[in-house]
Amino acid sequence: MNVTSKHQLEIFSTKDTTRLHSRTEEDEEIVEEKNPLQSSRPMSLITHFFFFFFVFSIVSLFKISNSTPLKPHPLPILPLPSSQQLQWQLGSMAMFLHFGPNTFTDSEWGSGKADPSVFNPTHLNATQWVQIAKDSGFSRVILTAKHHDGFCLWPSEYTDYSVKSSPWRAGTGDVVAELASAAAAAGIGLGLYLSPWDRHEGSYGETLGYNEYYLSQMTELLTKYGEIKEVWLDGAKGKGEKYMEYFFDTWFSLIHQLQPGAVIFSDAGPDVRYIGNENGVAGSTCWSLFNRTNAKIGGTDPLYSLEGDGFGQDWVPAECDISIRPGWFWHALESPKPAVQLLDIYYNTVGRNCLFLLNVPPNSSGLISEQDIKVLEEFREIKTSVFSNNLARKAAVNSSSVRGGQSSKFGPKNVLEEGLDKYWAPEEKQKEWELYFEFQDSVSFNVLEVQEPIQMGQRVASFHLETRNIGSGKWTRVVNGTTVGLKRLLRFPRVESRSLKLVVDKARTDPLISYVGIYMDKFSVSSRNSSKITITRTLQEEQQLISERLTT
Ligand code: FUL
Repeated sequence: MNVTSKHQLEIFSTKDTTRLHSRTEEDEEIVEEKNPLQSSRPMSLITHFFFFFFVFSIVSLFKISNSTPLKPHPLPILPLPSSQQLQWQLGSMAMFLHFGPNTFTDSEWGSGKADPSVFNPTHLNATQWVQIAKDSGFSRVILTAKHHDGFCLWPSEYTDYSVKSSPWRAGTGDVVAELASAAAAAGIGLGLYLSPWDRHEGSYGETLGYNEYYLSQMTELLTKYGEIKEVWLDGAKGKGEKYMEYFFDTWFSLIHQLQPGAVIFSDAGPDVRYIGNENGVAGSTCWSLFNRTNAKIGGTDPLYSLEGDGFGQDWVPAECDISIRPGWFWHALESPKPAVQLLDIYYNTVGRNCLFLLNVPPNSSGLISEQDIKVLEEFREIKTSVFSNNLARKAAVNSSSVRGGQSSKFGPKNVLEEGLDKYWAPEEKQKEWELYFEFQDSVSFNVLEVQEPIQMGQRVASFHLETRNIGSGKWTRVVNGTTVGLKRLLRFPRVESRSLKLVVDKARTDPLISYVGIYMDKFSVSSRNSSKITITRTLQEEQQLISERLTT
């Protein structure tokens, strides 16, 4: 809006209020004339009614005349997430379950020739998988319904290469069904992985035949097992394998038609993109903005996947998949990563505007191993111990400006309230976008968290944090960041201060900030003279240190 029209609006609203005021005065006079309390005659019911009606109208008119309309929300900036994408990302973490004949044959890429009789988990319990996922803070589970070996964990009508040819539950079992009912009972989401590359199916390589086969299996999975929240398509294919043209557009349309609440993952989206590696690391710049037309399943520039595209036209946020063990499938001789490493991955994925998809493979008895459970428990504990105490809550918060003025709903205090609905918005056309935090006593911290209300689009392109030196009063830059998105976590060597300043340096349009947190992380240990973070302590070591400190 230009200055003139804004001015005109102000004049208009003032005039309008004046009109309402004068009408109120007239009304009051009328009421006085007919005031029954001054009359000697008893008041009739009708007079009573009119009297109260006039008093009520006057009070209402006063109310209208005194209220100032709220400044509306700013315009969202395109592209925006769909409700499915928003729900998906708010889930933060998902658990991947790689399970199948490979679990029993000590392999990763099964040849498709393993005899179905190898599949015989003696204690399979999908409720255990789901319970562990839920207790560890995962919002959904994603199962390899069919991996590259082509073996189906459900009794597909289109092949015999499935659980129905195995000795498990005498050929009457259905892993997908057991997992679906356990997930529904626990109230967590279910996702399914249906590998396009199929090393068993004879029609693989025949364009029409295999696309029909694949979509018929997809239809079984998406119509028989209740609500499916995610369909996971990977682009992997061995070298020298048969050429195969997949009808992706048809697949995507059918998936959305059958499960409108599901997001589709692949190198190119359409809803959720591969981050470009399987190491659990997103780009330190990570946009949910992307151009789907620049991506190809099995052939996207990994850097494009890693960082997204600040000028992208499509909303395609990234998901980072990594296994808790070296392999995707369970192998007797492999061990899980330590919990501090999972915390590190959390910073590099969720803390970089992505979803963290952690694979925890059930073992050959059909259960998640004790070793992995211990690590997951420890991961949950250390994550909670770091992030449950937002030290910024103790601060008085101010800002360089507030959209609609200090009494509007966009004030800086909103950044201390969890959730995306409330946010700080600066006044339009400002030169500075700054949030100030003042503490009564100095605070020590080494982690910064910033969140944007992504339902309004992703805006921030760079920001930094400054602290003021208690003695000299000088401001010093602590850390720089680029993108924010749903959540940005930055670690740095410990700082201590009573005054902090979060500065947005660059944004696609006026920035909006929904949350700011500062935390003390004692598990990720950073060296003082470098910004590199090295992880050295496990939970036990940290607890031991604390108890040593308490006893000395
Ligand atoms: C890759 C596959 O080749 C791996 O076996 C695993 O399933 C991983 C999640 O995706 O592309």
